[in-house]
Amino acid sequence: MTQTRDSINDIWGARTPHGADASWPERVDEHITDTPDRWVRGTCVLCSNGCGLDIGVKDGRIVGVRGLATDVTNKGRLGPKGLHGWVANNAEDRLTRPLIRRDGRLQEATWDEAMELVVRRSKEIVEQHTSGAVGFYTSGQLFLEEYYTLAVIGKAGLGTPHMDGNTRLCTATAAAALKESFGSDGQPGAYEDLDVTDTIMHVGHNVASQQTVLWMRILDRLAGPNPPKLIVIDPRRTFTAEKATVHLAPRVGTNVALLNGLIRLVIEAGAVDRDFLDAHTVGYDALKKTVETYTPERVEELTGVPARDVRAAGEILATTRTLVSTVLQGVYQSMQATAAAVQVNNLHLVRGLIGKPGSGILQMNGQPTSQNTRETGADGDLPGFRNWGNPDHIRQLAKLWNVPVNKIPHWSPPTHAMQIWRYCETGSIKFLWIQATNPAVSLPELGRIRRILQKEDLFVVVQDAFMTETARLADVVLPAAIWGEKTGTFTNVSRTVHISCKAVEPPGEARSDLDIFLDYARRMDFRDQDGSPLIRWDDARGAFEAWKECTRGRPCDYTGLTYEKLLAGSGIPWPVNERHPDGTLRLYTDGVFPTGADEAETYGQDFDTGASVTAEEYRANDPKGRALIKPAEHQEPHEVPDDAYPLWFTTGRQVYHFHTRTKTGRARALAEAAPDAFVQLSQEDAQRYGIEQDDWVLVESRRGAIIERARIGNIEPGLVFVPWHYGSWDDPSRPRAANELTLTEWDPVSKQPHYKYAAVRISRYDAKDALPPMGLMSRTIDAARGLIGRHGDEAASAKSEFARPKTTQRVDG
Ligand SMILES: Nc1nc2c(c(=O)[nH]1)N[C@H]1C(S)=C(S)[C@@H](COP(=O)(O)OP(=O)(O)OC[C@H]3O[C@@H](n4cnc5c(=O)[nH]c(N)nc54)[C@H](O)[C@@H]3O)O[C@H]1N2
Ligand SMILES: Nc1nc2c(c(=O)[nH]1)N[C@H]1C(S)=C(S)[C@@H](COP(=O)(O)OP(=O)(O)OC[C@H]3O[C@@H](n4cnc5c(=O)[nH]c(N)nc54)[C@H](O)[C@@H]3O)O[C@H]1N2
Ligand code: SF4
Ligand SMILES: [Mo]
Repeated sequence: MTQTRDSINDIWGARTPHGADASWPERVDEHITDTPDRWVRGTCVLCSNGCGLDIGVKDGRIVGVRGLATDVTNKGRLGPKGLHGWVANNAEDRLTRPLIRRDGRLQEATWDEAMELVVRRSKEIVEQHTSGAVGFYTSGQLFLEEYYTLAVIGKAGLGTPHMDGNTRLCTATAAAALKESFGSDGQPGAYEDLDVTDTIMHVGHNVASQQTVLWMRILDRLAGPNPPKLIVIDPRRTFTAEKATVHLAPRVGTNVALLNGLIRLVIEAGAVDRDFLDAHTVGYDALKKTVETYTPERVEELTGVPARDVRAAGEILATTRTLVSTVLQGVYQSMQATAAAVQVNNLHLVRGLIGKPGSGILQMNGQPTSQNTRETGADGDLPGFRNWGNPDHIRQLAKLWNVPVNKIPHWSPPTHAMQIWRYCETGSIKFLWIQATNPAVSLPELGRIRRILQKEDLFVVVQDAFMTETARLADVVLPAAIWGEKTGTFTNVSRTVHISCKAVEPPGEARSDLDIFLDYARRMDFRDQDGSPLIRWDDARGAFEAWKECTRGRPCDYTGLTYEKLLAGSGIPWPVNERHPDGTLRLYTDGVFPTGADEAETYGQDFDTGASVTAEEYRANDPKGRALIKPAEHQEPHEVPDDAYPLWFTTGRQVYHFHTRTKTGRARALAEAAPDAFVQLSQEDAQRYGIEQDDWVLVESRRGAIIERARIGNIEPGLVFVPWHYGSWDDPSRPRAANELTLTEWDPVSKQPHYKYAAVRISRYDAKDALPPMGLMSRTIDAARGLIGRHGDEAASAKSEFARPKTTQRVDG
């Protein structure tokens, strides 16, 4: 094995410092286990950063990766997941044949049998109950070509309003906040702004762990001449927070109060850009009035952040000449998600710090391809950032697809994922097709999700590469080819489109998601209104060409892109068209935003209720290209600690794992670096509850219970944190998934679930005791144990010893 650096022990590698006057230097990271006989162009698919790379292939197998020096996104660098995650492609337990549940057990079947069953059930259910009984729950991890094909199947083939993805759990708030402020999804700024900015602010975003290569970019500025100031807003002392000039640690769920306080200080300091506000925004006066009462002292009361720290951050924000803000799950999955994310936009608008070098907003994505789920309309949105409330936009799609206007669901807001699951629970959705997501670990309140998946009257299709906790509960499992085994494109946070090519054949009979969707469309015989096939393409390139037409003239214009252009050595940021043949670094450089009533992607929603603004109301006050400034008052989180459940609970990620670890858990270097879940608690709370480092701790909420090792320190008293990566596939011996405890609540605007707060109690758990006789707990274990077939047996025998030796878990920020 050769590697250019040890990314497990040295996550970010050696510094290549530079100042604002120089561009980010190259550094090529590589990890191979054998000498490749060829290299194939790829792009890392293990977070939203979208790092360019080459995939090394020997004898038809992937043997490593190396960063792409010429790519604007990473200039050759890769993080621990990027360098090691590919190992999972070669895992022994990949799904290689379709499975159908017969006599209660999942059994191997041919593709014909599996697809015929899926098609027969679809047709029966549509016939008996209309296409409103069919739901799709997709991902932020497929490729653009796959999503667009799925979107056309769902919206113009079946005509179901029930399409969404795990992007609802991930970046629905990013989209909502961009739409509410600027009229359309799409990041105003670019990663390049970080190379030149004076100040960086991370709000609820642990970039050091979660976008390690983006953090390398920031570390290189921090190590160079005239480093930027860094403001970090996170209740935990994360790796990111450790480097902060000012670290504000608010109580979970209080972002709006803190951001209002910061905006108030900027206004008080006389730092507003009056000319910009007058020329390019509407709504400033209401914001000024709303934030008036958020004095540093009141903010301290509401958030727990000392008033002097609020002032220190306010001083930086009022004086900096440039500012890049990033926002992620500490906002999107917390109380008042959209309202808080919008206050970050407001801060930039008030200071006029947008659309200029060094000033940008990154309403971050998390998953590698979630931008494309949103762009193509494979989620609740309409393709090309079109507005479901605007009849002209629907007509454009009907014309493009040659279907009747009324085939395309647009009579009410699209169904969001939490509602899709609710309809499955109540029985009105009877067919649920899940692709590339593992809801039995990732959705809130898992006891409920397992019950829904097991319902007799819900037909569940799961399309995955591994026998996940969700796949085990399916009626049909379709084995998918993954990254490295198929070609397609996807777009990162910085709007940069990359291509990732097929390097090797998928294992066994596994097929790309695109091929599965195309097969389904053929078997369903979807037609346009002239009787021609609705889906007019039969490969990725064809799907990409069709997508380009769908984006013509839209904000996310792809018409100037080709696969050849994307293979030339770097990703390219959209819009790419005749006017911008080489792509577009920054949006809104002229201060004009796509908010006009004819172009806007939304007419907006009320932050408290989620009520949609009507087309008539919007037209009556048409902002005509000005950005919208929308204020919000602080609200208490929906569940707060009390006598019975006295601690705040929050969840998040670790650097070495991706989500439910289907890939990173099968990459030995990563799995060994972070072998198990834990509960992080403060020294004070450890003392109060008589808990020592590595003790087992029982963590209980009103919805469930888990047992985790104690990890003490780097967190505020009164708050406990559990990484949510760990389900039961490799260890069914104890309940440990954080989502056993989380709430079924969501943001009224973006509908993103609230994973970042709940009330819990903790106690030291003596491993010698029997497992507590709790329905909730035994259900977790049953679900893991009752799983059928050889995969289930493997998992059960994997590591069932409960009182294992103490973990070698790394302390991770
Ligand atoms: N290593 C790794 N990287 C990943 C992923 C992964 O699984 N592993 N997943 C990718 C995906 S899909 C996503 S969405 C991103 C997520 O990336 P992040 O959003 O950075 O990750 P999280 O750990 O979920 O949450 C960020 C922080 O929010 C803080 N927080 C909790 N509650 C609050 C609050 O009320 N206010 C504030 N201000 N902060 C709060 C937590 O302490 C946590 O440190 O990461 C991407 N990158
Ligand atoms: N408590 C708590 N819960 C959370 C979060 C949190 O912070 N706290 N974060 C939420 C967020 S931001 C996210 S993004 C979600 C993620 O949650 P999930 O989407 O459930 O997580 P993954 O483990 O990434 O699941 C993706 C699945 O797709 C499969 N897969 C990978 N590539 C392909 C492919 O090309 N085709 C097919 N068919 N399958 C493929 C993988 O094997 C895996 O099973 O979790 C959410 N849940
Ligand atoms: S930062 Fe994200 S995209 Fe880049 S190597 Fe790491 S996981 Fe992959
Ligand atoms: Mo995510």
